[in-house]
Amino acid sequence: MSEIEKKVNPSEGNGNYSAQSIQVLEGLEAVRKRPSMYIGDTNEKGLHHLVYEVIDNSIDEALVGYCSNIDVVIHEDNSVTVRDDGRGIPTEIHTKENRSALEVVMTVLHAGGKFDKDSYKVSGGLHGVGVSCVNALSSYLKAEVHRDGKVWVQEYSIGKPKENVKIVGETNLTGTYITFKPDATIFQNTVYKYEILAARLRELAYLNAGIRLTIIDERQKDENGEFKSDEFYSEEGLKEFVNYLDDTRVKLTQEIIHIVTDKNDIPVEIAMQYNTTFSENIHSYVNNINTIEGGTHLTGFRRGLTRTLKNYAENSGILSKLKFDISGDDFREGLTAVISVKVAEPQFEGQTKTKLGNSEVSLAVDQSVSEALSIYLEENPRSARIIVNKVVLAAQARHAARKAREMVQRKNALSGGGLPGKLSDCSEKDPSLTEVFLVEGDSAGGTAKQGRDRKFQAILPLRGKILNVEKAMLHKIFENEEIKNIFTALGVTIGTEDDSKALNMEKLRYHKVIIMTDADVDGSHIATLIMTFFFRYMQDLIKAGYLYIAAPPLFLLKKGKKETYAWSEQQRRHIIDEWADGIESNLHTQRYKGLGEMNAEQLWHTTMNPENRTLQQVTIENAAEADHIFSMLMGDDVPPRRKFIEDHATYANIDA
Ligand code: 0RA
Repeated sequence: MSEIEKKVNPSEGNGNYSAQSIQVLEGLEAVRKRPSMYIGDTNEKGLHHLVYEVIDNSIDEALVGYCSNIDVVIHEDNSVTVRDDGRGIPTEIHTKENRSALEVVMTVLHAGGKFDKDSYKVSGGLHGVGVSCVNALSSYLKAEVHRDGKVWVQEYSIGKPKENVKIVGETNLTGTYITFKPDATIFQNTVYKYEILAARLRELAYLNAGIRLTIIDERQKDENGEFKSDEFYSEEGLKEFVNYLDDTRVKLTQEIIHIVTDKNDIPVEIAMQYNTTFSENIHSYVNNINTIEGGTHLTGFRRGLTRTLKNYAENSGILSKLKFDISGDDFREGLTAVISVKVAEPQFEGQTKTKLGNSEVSLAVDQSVSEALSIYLEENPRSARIIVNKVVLAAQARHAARKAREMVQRKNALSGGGLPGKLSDCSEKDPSLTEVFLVEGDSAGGTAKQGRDRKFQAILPLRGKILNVEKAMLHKIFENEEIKNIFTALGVTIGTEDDSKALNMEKLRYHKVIIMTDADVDGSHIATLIMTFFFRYMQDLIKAGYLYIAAPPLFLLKKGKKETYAWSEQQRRHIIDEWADGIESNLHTQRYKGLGEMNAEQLWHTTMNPENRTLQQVTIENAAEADHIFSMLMGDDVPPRRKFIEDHATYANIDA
């Protein structure tokens, strides 16, 4: 042991197991035993969560003003380095623990912010478990700290230090570099997706104006021979976020309303703008976490918005023409907004722990919105009038939609309230056991009907392209035949007296809704249209994890009597290699262009049978990004549409 090592860590000799270090081992052992309790899951989501967890520490350092650059580097072996130019994790001896503070941070659960009481720790991943968790779940981790003129290093294996913290060199910089390799015995798949990490960095840049976030992928090179990389930096924060979200939408007013305040010690930032679409796109964050389930900050925003606009509209006399009441969601039609609050001790509730519970936040946001919005309306009378007119139109459309909906429901009741004629239902009635395939085209629908297991699988053929709901008004949607069929078949209803878009899933008839389309460009377009429809009108169904995409094979490979399927070009080549006795010529490949090219038995075997099939679960991981993509996808460009399906359908072999 060198002199320096002794100085850094005098207490710990080899094999000297103090009671404390045994406790530490137990702590990290618990993480390895039940990783999902700490990082959500051990699939793609959990894998990427490791990176977020490390970045969050650097963001915290930036939020207290000591760090302005954060780089994320994906290395060739899928290990990742997160480096920042902050003060560096303290390396002096932690008096209570009697070892380097760095070691404590890296090996003790929840030790993250212990050393700096003044630090206002606001970020923190969904689970906020700290970097020691990442350490426990990494086969290898290296922490390198530039601080006090020295470079300090410690390496770990599954969370255990290999050696004491040591000085390896001198430096005139400060910062923390964490490199880790996720443990392949914990994670099913250890390949990082550039797009997923880049999307999170983009989001973090908008949420934290002034921090430069860079991603570098050493696995991929661009045309110039440089590593693939992107840099995200936002000067104006959420204002630019809203601009990005709406870059393909037509704006209703010129200005983005941008509010940055501190209310009762709660930092509140909001940006909002109306556009000419009919959808509501409000994204809310607490401590940089996307609160998909909303909560008190969102309630406060809605209340403040509705009250302020309604007051203005009443005072200006615009409402007098209206023969019925305006409801809350009329004020949000065509509104894109991002709300970000920082809460010192957030309480997260709800199914996925993404719903803010702190009651004090509601009033803080409510007041922030109403104060700033009142001023905006006074100062911008033209825009104010445009917005209020839009609200009135929304109220009229909602009225028309209700009539259309009631008409549909009445017709349904007259015809016995039955299921759509095109639905081939299953015999099982327990929704947790049943699934429905939404199949492109009547002919593929017919094949699916023959191939299915009628006990638990229902088939609903959809004719051609369903309505592009992104561009349609609400009442048109309720009048669309295919969409009506989906609602009736699923047994869900939409719209109540006071919320025209509320989804009632109590009578949902299937817990798996599976979109099955051709594996070609048209097919993916149709799948996207159907997903957009669910995203806009049945988001709760996606959040509940009920929406899936079927994956029909791309190839049938035949050789003599041998027959097998391939789902990708790579897999096809792999099989050919395996079968190869050198000659590819007696090998027959059939490229499936559509579901129609398979017979019923083949379709069952490859795509419908839970024993063999692969279903992709549709998730709304990053609703803001999804929203941006959906609005962009509805243009005429095909490639981004394809990409969406690849990026947003999480690979999940849920039947395995
Ligand atoms: C606690 C105290 C101090 C810095 C940090 C934590 C810190 C942690 C991380 C994790 C990644 N990057 C980081 N940068 C800083 C500083 C205490 C001081 O210097 O007075």
